[in-house]
Amino acid sequence: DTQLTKTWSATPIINGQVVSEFTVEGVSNTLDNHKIRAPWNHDVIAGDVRYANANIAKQAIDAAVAGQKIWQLVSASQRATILRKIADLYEKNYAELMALCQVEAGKTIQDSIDEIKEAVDFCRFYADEAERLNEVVHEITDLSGKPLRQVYKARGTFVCISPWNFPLAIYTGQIVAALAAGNTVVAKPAEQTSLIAHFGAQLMYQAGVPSEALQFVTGAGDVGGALTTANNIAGVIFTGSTQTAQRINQSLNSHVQLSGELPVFIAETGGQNAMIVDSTALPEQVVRDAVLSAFGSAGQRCSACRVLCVQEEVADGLIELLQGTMAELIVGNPAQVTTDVGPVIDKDAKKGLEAHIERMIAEPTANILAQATMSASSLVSQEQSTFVLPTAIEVKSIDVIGGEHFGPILHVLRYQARDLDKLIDAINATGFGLTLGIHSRIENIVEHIERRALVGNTYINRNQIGAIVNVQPFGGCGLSGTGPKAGGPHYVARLMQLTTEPLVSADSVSFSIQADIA
Ligand code: UN1
Repeated sequence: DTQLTKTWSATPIINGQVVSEFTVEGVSNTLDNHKIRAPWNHDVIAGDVRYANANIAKQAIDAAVAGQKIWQLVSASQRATILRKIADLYEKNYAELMALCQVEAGKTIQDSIDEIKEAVDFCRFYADEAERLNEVVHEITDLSGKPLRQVYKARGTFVCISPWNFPLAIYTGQIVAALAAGNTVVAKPAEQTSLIAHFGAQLMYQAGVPSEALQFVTGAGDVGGALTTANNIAGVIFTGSTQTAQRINQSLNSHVQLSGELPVFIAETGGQNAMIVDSTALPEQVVRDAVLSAFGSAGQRCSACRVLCVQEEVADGLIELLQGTMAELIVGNPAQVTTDVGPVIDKDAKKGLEAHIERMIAEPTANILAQATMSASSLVSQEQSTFVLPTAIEVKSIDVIGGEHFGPILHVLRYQARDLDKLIDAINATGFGLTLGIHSRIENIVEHIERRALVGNTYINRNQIGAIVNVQPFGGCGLSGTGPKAGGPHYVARLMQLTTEPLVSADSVSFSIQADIA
């Protein structure tokens, strides 16, 4: 609790120097200061953030590009050692990271534990990847019989733009993957969660990441825009909205590099994720998994279940169980151990979600099935906080939902067994392709759905959130993202390039130099 009342601060960090001012035409200005308030109680101030601007963003990129000279001298095994040290330091600073997850991001205690665990897992897994990819990939001889090899090399500077919903895990995962590959990084975390990111960056420097290899930039979309339009970057790793990803993609497509290659783009974006439940599913299990997938983390996961599709024969019974379970959800202060659902991130998020619920109430084909209530003992003032009550809404089609609503809202759709293919087509037609839950005890049905559904991650007879690093590599297709899956075996490799080079012995080098001199 003492940690919860502490205040933190965040500023841009360029080459190890804190930046709090900038100069325009010889005049020095102080960077704008923004207060971060706890989403569950706006009277609690988590800290202050100084926002960078386009000029500082450019300095950060140039510093990271120049920093490549330093980072490329660090061997793969040294890089791995540094990443493992970051993991150790995260574990050592557990109390502070837990407090930041709660006061800044509004995460429940369980979500905060999972958050730190995932960040640590990313560090250790990508450290292993740095070592694995350092092996010679392919050895062969050229036409004159001289040995050649293919090896992985760094690409350059990566811009890492991370979201507020996984303010430590995804933020750290992006950075350490790029560093593992031997690239330098400019990191820009979501403005809502700059404090934990700034603290994470400090721990990375403490672990031995050279200040030239990691530049830290605060701020909002204008700063992100300045970073991603820089023409001397090797690529962008992004998690956030589909619209922002599309903008970044367009701008990257216009800076073709000298080689003709486009910068690398990895994006994890939104979802309109369904759970398909047939009449052979176990109802209690379905409801437990759907409630966790839809309302866990206040529904603020791109993997969250947004549409529960239930076969007509079992729909009434399932809805009744769902209503009973939702009545027992504890919505309130995330710092209390019994809380199931905390607040959403900010006022804009709350406004958008409540507007969607209002729209659904007015929609003649939709029907509110259940809404959870605020826990009486949660000690929060509703006006001074950003809670959205978990809500279940029955809809007649997926179309009526109108895109992704990033919060604790679950849509319920009945389907007839004979229309299963139409249902899968409708799910595919959203254009999103992130997670899919299937609850069925019939193997043929499960396989049939798996074959037809266009999604990145399928989960069978369980919840559909909480992918585990190096167990369930995570990422989507279509409007849900592009590139290799995070926490999987292709991610760090994508941030590197394969080069073919002769295996020259020292002798033959000196011979050819002498021949040149002669
Ligand atoms: C996101 O919400 O931005 O599997 C993606 C999960 C998480 C989702 C991360 N890895 O629930």
